[in-house]
Amino acid sequence: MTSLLIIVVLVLLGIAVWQLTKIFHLTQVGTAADADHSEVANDRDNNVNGYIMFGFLGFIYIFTIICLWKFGHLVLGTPASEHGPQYDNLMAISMALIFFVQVVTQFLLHYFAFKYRGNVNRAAFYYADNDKLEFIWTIIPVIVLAGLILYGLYAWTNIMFLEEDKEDAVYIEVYGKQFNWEVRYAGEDGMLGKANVRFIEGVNTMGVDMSDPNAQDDITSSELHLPKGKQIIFKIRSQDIIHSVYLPHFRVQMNAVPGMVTQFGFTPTVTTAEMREMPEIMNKVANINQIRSAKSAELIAKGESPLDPYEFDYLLLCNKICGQSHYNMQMKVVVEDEADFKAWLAQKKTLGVAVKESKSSDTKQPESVEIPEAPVNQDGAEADSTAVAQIIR
Ligand SMILES: [Cu+2]
Repeated sequence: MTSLLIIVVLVLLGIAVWQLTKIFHLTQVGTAADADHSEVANDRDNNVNGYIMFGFLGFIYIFTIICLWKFGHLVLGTPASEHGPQYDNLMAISMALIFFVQVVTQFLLHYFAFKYRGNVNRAAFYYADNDKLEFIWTIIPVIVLAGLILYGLYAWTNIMFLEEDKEDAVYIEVYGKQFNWEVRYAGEDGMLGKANVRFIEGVNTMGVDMSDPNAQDDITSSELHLPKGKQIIFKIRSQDIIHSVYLPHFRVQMNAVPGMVTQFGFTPTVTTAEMREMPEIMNKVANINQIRSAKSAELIAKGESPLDPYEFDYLLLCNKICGQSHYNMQMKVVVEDEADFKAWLAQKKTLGVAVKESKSSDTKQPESVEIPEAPVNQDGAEADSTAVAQIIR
């Protein structure tokens, strides 16, 4: 509300200044004999506009250089997946092309606006058309864009084509909901059990159908561990609305859509430990920790507890604005050697065991409070809801 008021005040102030300058102009009429009040641009006006055009060109170039210099290091570094370099290549080619075209066309646009600025001694020449020129500036973008699209399609099929029944692929279900992720490993049989939102109950938070034999050895986790060098196949579901599975370091993104299963297959190539040793990551971490220690000093001065130092970890993020806590919808990802991955998975309980255990502990609890059944009227219908609420309370 305050910002709206500020905007309204600024607009009104602008209008007031504009009106004042108009009044000022009116008071100047006839004061100087040689003044030009014709409202038609003269050579001086045209020159000023011509040089402003050049100035603006300089502004665009300088702004671009400053941004590249200041923020260039923020782009994602070494990709941590097999298809990553190909993806980065496509990105680099597209960006280089855009950059080149932008530099050249902006120069031509502003240079010609300057060169052919208005001049009282020069009349505009009407130039109908030129087939040769039009052919050239049509065919060049056609060839360049066709090349880019063909290369893009080639990269797309390479990345998205999945050899589904590859023997040693690791099948992992990624389940998105407001506002966190859960993952489920296929277990020994390599088959994920069926799931449906209606089966969600107690520890079975992903709605796995426990009557499905394939579901018994499935393993759920709140941390995503991936073995290095193995093909990972994500089967992606959503509980509520559209989310998006986003693993920037692996160049992976796929939407999680309620009511359907989407998928993405990739192979991680760099373990978390190896990534932490990379100079670019070490630099970033050092930078973040510098900011953190400065912030910690402030906090300590205020008598609050300091921040923990940051350590690099891969992250699974949500890349669809899915609600209030979207910004915090993330999961830690650990890439490790296959032996470590297997050891980690082996110490996890299977879903069959976890569900059984939670059921037996439910029945054993002696202090569990029985909720009285809703009173039933003589005709069999439930009493009105307020009465039920009171009894439960
Ligand atoms: Cu989300």
